Amino acid sequence: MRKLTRRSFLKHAGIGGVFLLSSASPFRLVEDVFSEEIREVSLTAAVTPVDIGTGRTFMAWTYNGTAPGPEIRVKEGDTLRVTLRNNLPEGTTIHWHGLPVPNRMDGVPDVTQDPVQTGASFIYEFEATPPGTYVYHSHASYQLDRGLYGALIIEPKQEERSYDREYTLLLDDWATVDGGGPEASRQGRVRSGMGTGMMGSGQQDPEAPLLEPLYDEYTINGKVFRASPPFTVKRGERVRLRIINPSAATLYTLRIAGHSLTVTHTDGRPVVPFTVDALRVGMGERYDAELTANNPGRWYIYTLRDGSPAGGRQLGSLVYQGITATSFNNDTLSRFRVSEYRLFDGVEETYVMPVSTIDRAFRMTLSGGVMSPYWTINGKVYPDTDTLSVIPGESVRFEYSNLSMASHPMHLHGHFFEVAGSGLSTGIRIRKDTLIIPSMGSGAIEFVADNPGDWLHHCHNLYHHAGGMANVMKVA
Ligand SMILES: [Cu+2]
Repeated sequence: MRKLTRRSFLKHAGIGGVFLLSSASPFRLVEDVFSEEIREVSLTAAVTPVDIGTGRTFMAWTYNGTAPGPEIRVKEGDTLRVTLRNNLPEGTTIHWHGLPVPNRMDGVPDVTQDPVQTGASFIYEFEATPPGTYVYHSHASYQLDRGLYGALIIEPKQEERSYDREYTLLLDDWATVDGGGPEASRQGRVRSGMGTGMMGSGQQDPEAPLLEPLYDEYTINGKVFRASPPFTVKRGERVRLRIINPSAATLYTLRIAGHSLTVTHTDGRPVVPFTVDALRVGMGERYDAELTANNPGRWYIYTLRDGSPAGGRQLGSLVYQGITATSFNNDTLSRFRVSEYRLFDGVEETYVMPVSTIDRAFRMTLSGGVMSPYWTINGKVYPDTDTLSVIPGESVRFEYSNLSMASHPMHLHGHFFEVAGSGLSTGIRIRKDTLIIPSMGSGAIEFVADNPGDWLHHCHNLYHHAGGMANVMKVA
C-alpha cells in the first residue's frame, strides 16, 4: 500500500501547508504521521560588493550578502519555508531547481507567480522531498549570472551510503571586466568586434537579448583557484562530493588529479555506482560522486581541455592532511574516461513514477545563435513557442534534435525524467531533470506528467533561455 505523503494528503484535503500546524486546524489529528519539522529560512536578495579572490571588488547580486548564497540543508519530509526579501533594483523569484514542488512554488516569473517587486517579500513553502542534491536560484532576467544561487541539500531519512566527509562544490563563471555583470562584458565583446547584437545600421538594438558574456574568471564556492581554500582529506577516507553547476553558460569536464570519481547520483537521483576519471557537468546539472582518498599529495581540481573557454583551467585543490609541500603532484593519467549518460544505470526507487507506454510525444528542434542573440524551439522564440499540453498521469516523450553549434542542457521543471539510451545493463534508466543535448546531436527523455500546472522547459544556458529557447508544458 502506498503511504500517503504530505503532498498527496494536502492535495486530497485541498488546503495549504500553512494550516497544517495551526492548533485550530482539524488536521492536527494527523500530527503523528507528519512529525517532521518546519525549517524556516530567510533569504534577502541585494546588490553587494564581492571579491571572488581576484583582489578586485565588484558589485554582485547576492542572497544574504554572499555569492553563492547560504547552503540550505534539510531532512527529507521537513517543510521548508523560505522568506524571500527583495532589495534588488528589479523584480525577482526563487526557483528550486530539480525539486518537484507544487506549481505555485516553482518561482518562474509570469508563469507560476508575479515577480516579487523591489521592497516586497514572498514566502515559499513546500515539502522537502525526495532527498538529493539541488540548487536554488533566481529565475528572473540575468540574475543567476550576477550571483543569485545556492545549494539545496535534502538529506534522506536513512542514508544508505557511508562516507567520512562531505563537500559541496558549486561551479560558477564570472565576467568581472568593466565593473562586472552581463552588460559590462557585452560592451567588451562588442568593442572587440565579436558582437552580433548590432543592427544593420550599426545601432545596437536595446531590446535584443544579451549575448553570452566573455567570462574571465571561474570559481568553486565563490572563490577563484588562487584564493580558494583547499578541500582537505585524510588518507583512507571516503569523501562524498556534491558537484553542482549553476553557471550561466559554462559546461565543465571536471577532473580531480590523481583520483577517479565514483558517480552515485545524477541530478539527485541514485544510480548504480560507476567510476569515471572526469565528469562532464552541464549548466543546471548535479552529480554526487565519491572519492577514495588513497593517493596522498596536493592535487589540482581542474577542467580538461574540451574546447570550452573554461577548458584546461585550475579551479581548486584537493590536499591531504599533513602535506606541507606547496608544489602540486602531477596527474599521470593521459587518457580519461569521461562520464556519459549511456554509461549509467538507474536503480529502483519509490520517489519517481516509472514511465509506461508513451501516450504523447513531442519533437523539438533546437537552433539559433548564428549572428543572432535569439535561440529557438521548432523555429520559435519564447513566449511565442508552442505550449506542450498533456493530461495528468500521461507518459510523455520529448525528442530533441540540436541543429545548432552550441550544446543545450535542457531542463524540465516540476518533474524528473528518464534518459533514453541509459540503463543498458540493468534495464532501469537514469533519472534526471537536466539533459545536455550536444551540438548537432540528439537526445530523448520520458516521464510521467504527475505534477499539475504550467511548467517551464528551457535551455539552462541563461543566455539561450533569455534569447528564447523555452516553452511551457501545461499539465491539466
Ligand atoms: Cu542552449
